[in-house]
Amino acid sequence: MAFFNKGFGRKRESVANDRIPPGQYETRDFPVLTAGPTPRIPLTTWSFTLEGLVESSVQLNWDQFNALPHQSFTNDIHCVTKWSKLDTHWEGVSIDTLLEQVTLKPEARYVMAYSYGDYTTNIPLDDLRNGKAFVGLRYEGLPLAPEHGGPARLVVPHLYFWKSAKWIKGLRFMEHDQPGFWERGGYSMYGDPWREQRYRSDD
Ligand SMILES: Nc1nc2c(c(=O)[nH]1)N[C@H]1C(S)=C(S)[C@@H](COP(=O)(O)O)O[C@H]1N2
Ligand SMILES: [Mo]
Repeated sequence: MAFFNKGFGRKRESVANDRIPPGQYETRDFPVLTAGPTPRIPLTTWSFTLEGLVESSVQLNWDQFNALPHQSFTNDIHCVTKWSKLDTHWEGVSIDTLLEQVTLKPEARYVMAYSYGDYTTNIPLDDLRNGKAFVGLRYEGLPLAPEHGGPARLVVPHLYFWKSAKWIKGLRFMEHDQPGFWERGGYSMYGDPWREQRYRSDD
C-alpha cells in the first residue's frame, strides 16, 4: 500500500511538473483575488474601447462585442500568490479579432488594459497577439461569474494571472511601457511565471 502510494504520487508529480512553473502548486479550486469590491456592470451600459495609438478609436457595446467571432480556449493559469490551475476552459473573443477592428499606429508596442473599477495592468502588445490572449466571456460552459470578472475579462494565460484584468473595459495602445495597478506597487512589469518574475526586482 505504501509502495503503491509512493509510486502513484511520483507519477502525478512528474506529469504535472512540466506544467507547474517554479514556486507554484496545483489547485483544483478557483480562488477569487480582487483588490476592492466586485463591480456590477449592466449589459445595457457595458462597453469595450480600443484607444490610444490607433488611427481612430472604436467603442463596442455588448451586442456588437458579442457579434464578433468567438473561439474556445483551454489554458493553464498561474497566480503570483502561487496557485496554478490546469486545463481551464473558456470561450471568448481573441485579441487578434479585436485588433482587426482598428488600425494600429506603428509606434504602438505596449498596452494598458483597464477595467471597470479602475484596475489597470500593462502588457507588451506582442504578448496579446497571435492567439496568445483573449477576452473571456464564458468559463466552463457558463457565463463568467461576476467575482471572476464577468461579464468579460482579459485572459493572458502565459503571464501571471494579475495581467488578466477582470471586468475589462478597454485596451489603450502605447509607445512606452507604463506600470499598471500592481506594477506600481512593486510587481513585475512583465510577469513570466516560468522565469518567476513576481516582483520588479525579478525583471
Ligand atoms: N479588475 C481586476 N482584475 C484583476 C484583479 C483585480 O483586483 N481587479 N486581480 C488580479 C489578480 S492578482 C489575479 S490572481 C486574478 C484573479 O482572478 P480570479 O479572482 O478570477 O481568480 O485577477 C486579476 N485581475
Ligand atoms: Mo494574483
